[in-house]
Amino acid sequence: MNNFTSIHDVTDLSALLQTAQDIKELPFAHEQMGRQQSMCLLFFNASLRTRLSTQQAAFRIGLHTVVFDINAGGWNLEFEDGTVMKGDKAEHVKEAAAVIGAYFDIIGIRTFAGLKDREEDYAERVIEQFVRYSGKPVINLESPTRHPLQSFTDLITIEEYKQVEKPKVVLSWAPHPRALPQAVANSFVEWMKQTDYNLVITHPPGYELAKQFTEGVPVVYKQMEAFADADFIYTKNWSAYDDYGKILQEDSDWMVTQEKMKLTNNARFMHCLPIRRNVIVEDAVLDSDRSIVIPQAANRMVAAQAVLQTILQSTFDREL
Ligand code: SN0
Repeated sequence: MNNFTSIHDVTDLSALLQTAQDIKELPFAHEQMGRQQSMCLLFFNASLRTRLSTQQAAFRIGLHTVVFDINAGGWNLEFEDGTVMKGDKAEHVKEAAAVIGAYFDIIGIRTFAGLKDREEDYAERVIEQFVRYSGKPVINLESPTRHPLQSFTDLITIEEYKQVEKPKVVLSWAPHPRALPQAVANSFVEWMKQTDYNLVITHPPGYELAKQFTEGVPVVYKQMEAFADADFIYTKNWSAYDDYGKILQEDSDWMVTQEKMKLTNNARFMHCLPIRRNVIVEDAVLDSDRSIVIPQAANRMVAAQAVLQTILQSTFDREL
């Protein structure tokens, strides 16, 4: 595995999962693996878990890390080919990516969807251009259409908490005051499809995700019906894909409540965080012993470390 831009870069998912499980037992077993190598984490957008967990993961394998908030101190980058650069963009990605690639061995990038132009967002050109021009392994720290480190974390967490071989996992849309990307939901579905779990998606009509992600996965428009016998409730807001980037209506009755959780098979509650209390979910659910959002977030560090170790092993011949 040279890049980690989506699940499609993962050559052996069960080996990656095994690496994560080994890390949970012995986090410092490979503390020299990243010696004399360095990683740049490039943030175009805000982050708490990704920023901190990836740095901590790197620390555990001796990989030097530099975090760069490119909008706060970097040049405004141009991604378009052939532009006459007379505007506010001082540097082209061709040079920026190549220079960062010259300084660092691994590059992590966070770049949110703009939610204005669907084609542009779904073209994933920021990640794609960094792969092309940096010449170094690129890790997706959430891009317009995907958040693979989160989804891998979710897989690790469900494997850890599941009580039955094939749990019923429900991805439930939730209301939100702002228009959010589809990335977490898309990616979650893409990863869950690699398992034999019983995956169900529930959302109000109009919030259908892109077919390339949801093909073959049942969509239930009645949330209560979807919740029946669920083992995991994975909640996330996303804006519309068809009417791109729009909030269609408030739908506050889609909030996850204690009452709805009673319909489930004593399900675990999951969310990638940050979460808006009493909008996405009631306090009573988030504060209950069925919520695993904190151990889920803690697994971000494990997922990042497993990805870094696998890249170091396959790209730089470091022993795992
Ligand atoms: C991001 C998203 O993709 O939905 C990151 C999730 C890991 N979430 C937000 O931007 C939430 C911001 C808010 O205002 O609640």
